[in-house]
Amino acid sequence: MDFKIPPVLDADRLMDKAFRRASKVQKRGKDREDGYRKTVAGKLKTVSKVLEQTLKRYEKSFPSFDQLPPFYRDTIHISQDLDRVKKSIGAINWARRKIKRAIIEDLRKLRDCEKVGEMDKVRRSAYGRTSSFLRQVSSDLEFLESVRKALNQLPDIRMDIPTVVVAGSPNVGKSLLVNKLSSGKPKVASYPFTTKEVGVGHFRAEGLMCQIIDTPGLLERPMEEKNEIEMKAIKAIEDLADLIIFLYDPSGTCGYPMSDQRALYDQISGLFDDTEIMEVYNKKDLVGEMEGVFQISALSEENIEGLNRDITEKIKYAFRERWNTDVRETDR
Ligand SMILES: Nc1nc2c(ncn2[C@@H]2O[C@H](COP(=O)(O)OP(=O)(O)O)[C@@H](O)[C@H]2O)c(=O)[nH]1
Ligand SMILES: [Mg+2]
Repeated sequence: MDFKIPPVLDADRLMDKAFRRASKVQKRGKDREDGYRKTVAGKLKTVSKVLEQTLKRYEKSFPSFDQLPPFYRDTIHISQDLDRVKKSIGAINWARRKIKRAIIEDLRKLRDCEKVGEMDKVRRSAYGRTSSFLRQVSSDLEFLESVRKALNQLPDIRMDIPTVVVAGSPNVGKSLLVNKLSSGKPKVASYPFTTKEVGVGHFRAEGLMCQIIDTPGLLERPMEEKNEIEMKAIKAIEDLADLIIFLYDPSGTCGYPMSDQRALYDQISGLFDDTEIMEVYNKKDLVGEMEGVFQISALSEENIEGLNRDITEKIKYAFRERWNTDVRETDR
């Protein structure tokens, strides 16, 4: 997701930016003093304007977290200290207003100056005060920049298109399946709640763009080992998923016996009781034909097309329902 937050400069860079722009201001006047006064006034106004615009842009560009789609709201909530974001935005707002007011005061002082030396003193003191205000919020600027970086690294998951989530024990072939079902190469991103990388791929279901996401480290382990953060993350995924593919590896090469994999299925189906779960048996190339189950081989690509057709049917149905619900809710 593109939050369109510009890089947040630190206090030193902000000062550089403002003072460098101001250094280019040069004005003429009736005499030397008049010219100098106009030049200093121009410089101070430039400093004020540059900082006003830049800081205001920071204040405006951080998303209002309450209005984000639930998936992002939950995800950001898990990984970021939102109170601190609010405080830092407040601090920047404070510095911006302080600087503006201080420079208005300095411009007034400048009018009373008669000698070039006095005017220069006003300029230096104005620069000094500006720097001091910026330095007082330097940790806020740095914190906001770190949040911006973290937000930009969130997986680019769309809320408005059908979403298939792949779950199953480790090494059953989830990542390979996401690869095989995606039309392009899945994008890899980091979730804040797992150290592993998440694949997000796209495919078309009868022309409709859908996304398929992998959930490494999240829907792979039994419940009792899940901590609070993981539970929140699961909730976020629940809001997102229109269909879950639960992948089994009956060959045992993943290192988990079928009894473990079934126990995981039971837990996941308990957690996602509103979402359809499709059970798929992978690694057919290793185990051969099985009775009464949906089998594929992600490696040899056997029955991947059949799976794609099945997903399309289910997505069409699931998404139609979700869409109808949304329409009903906005009608009210
Ligand atoms: N023989 C065989 N190996 C597979 C198949 N699908 C995945 N694998 C292998 O299983 C291992 C784990 O796959 P991966 O996609 O990383 O599993 P994940 O941990 O569930 O994401 C890899 O070595 C894959 O190449 C399959 O259909 N047949
Ligand atoms: Mg994987």
